[in-house]
Amino acid sequence: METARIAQVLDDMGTILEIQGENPFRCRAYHNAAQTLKGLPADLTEMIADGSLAGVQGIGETLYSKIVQLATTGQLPAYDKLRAETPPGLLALLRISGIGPKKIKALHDELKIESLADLRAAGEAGKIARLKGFGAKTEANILEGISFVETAGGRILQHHALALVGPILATIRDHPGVIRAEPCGSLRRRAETIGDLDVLFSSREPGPVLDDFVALPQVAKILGHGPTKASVLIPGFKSGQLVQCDVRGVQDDQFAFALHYFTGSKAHNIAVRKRALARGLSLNEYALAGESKSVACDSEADVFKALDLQYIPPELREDSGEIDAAEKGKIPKLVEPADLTGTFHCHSDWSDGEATLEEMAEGARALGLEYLGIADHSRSLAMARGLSIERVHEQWKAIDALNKKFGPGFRLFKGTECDVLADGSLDFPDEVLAGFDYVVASVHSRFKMPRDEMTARIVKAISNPYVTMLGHATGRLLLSRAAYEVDLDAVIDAAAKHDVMIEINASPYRLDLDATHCRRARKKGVTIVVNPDAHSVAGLKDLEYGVGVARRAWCAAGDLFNTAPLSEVESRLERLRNRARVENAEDPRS
Ligand code: DGT
Ligand code: CA
Ligand code: CA
Ligand code: ZN
Repeated sequence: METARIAQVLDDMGTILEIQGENPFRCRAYHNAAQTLKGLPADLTEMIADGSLAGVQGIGETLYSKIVQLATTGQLPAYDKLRAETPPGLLALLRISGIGPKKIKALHDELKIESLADLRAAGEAGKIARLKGFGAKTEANILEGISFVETAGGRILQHHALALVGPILATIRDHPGVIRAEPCGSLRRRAETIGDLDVLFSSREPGPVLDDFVALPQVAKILGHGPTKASVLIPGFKSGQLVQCDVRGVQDDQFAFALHYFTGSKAHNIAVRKRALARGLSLNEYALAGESKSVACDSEADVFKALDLQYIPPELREDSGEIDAAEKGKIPKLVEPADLTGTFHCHSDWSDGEATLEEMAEGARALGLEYLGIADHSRSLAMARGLSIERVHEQWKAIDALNKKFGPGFRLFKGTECDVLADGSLDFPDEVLAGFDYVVASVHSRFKMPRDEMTARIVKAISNPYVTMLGHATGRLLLSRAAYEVDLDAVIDAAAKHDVMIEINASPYRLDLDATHCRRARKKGVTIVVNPDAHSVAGLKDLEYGVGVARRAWCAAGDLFNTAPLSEVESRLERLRNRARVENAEDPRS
């Protein structure tokens, strides 16, 4: 079993024990071990083999043997027992934001709640509000949360989809009868969230490959299994969640057509088929055929070429103008992860990050970046250990010292993720803001403000000349928290007017600004910057999800700020800082 899944099992066990009212120390031990597994310095199987896992702090004797058992056999009777004792619907309650194991225990003990349906009924009857520790506001939030989870359906986040599809794809590719295999569907298009997993492969004889696929140990249920396709359910990354995976096998000369078809989107497929028809050709998942003979295509590029179209990257296949553009040869060369030269919105252990400044810098260098911006939280965000003004000054000194050590090849920038207060003012006074290399302005509080007020609040923040970029523009958490109400077009207009960048927050939990608004912002001349919002060295890798959004927004490398070389980034930030000084000098109030 993979390390990430083992960590998930331990987390689940800790959670179930919490719901059962177990000793908190015992529950924490499971969660801590799960955390530890995610950050292991080496491969888990190797660490078991060479004995070094036994010496890792935070993994006691009992947990050690459980981990070894999971890693070697993929089974753990203690886990199966715990799951059998827990009503399956109970764990689904965890998907509602604001509900944890303690609340679930109370709801179960007091109101016999065992599922989302039970919870909704109790909430609608006003029973939750009367429970000790809940109240009317919590009840309203819970009801809102249920609606959100229900509309999100069984969709999953991109990084979870990738982690699930990886081993399946590897197994299929390893099969001796397989010629080529690719993931398709929404995952290949890098959609924000994924409904189900789709995998396509080519083989002279697809049957045996599919037989091996449905026999994989992670398969929880087989929904269908034939000679050319199979659908199964596999456990997701949330307790009790099952994810569908559709696998199809075709002959290799059909592969290009099938890859195009199963990549979608459906709307794109329909538009392309219409174009084929207009040329007297018929296009389906197996062939492109004329009246007398079919057109041979080995790659998707060949399929597009046969329809007099430039190659359209999967990220653009949403029937939103890509076919017109491809006809005119106007598909841009989309930005790629390797185009990034650095990034700005990252946290260190000075606020709520896990890594030191130096570790973050080393992590960025290891990814081939030339600079890294540290933007720890500002003083109001006590929950995230926001920095006081004194701490800010200390951090600047620490960064100066590190930059001296790095020399000219790499630079840490001094930034802040400065809270936008309720009235749109910033959490630090101008004279402090003036000392940063750049300022990311973000909203972290009062999400329920009316739309007009929230829009005015953000527009006011953007009009502050010290603000360099706007952080996570909508506050959404994909599949768990809706965006706050805000007029994004007004925000985009203000950003264009004040020459403030807007970030694509690359965390797979956020991904805002979304591709649609990002494309609109680009058209209005707003500069886009891709930021991982990394809270650890590993978090820096999230940049690739942000690049996915940029690609879906039709961005070329030149449309992003953080693709410029360090010297240009330095001079541009300097110019923006000077703008603030000049504007402030002219301001009669100051
Ligand atoms: P998802 O799974 O909801 O995130 O989105 P997709 O795009 O992966 O959708 P899925 O898994 O239902 O189907 C995979 C692709 O197969 C889809 O993007 C396009 C193609 N496809 C599925 N059904 C149809 C259809 O009825 N007509 C056409 N033209 N294409 C379809
Ligand atoms: Ca799909
Ligand atoms: Ca599917
Ligand atoms: Zn933030």
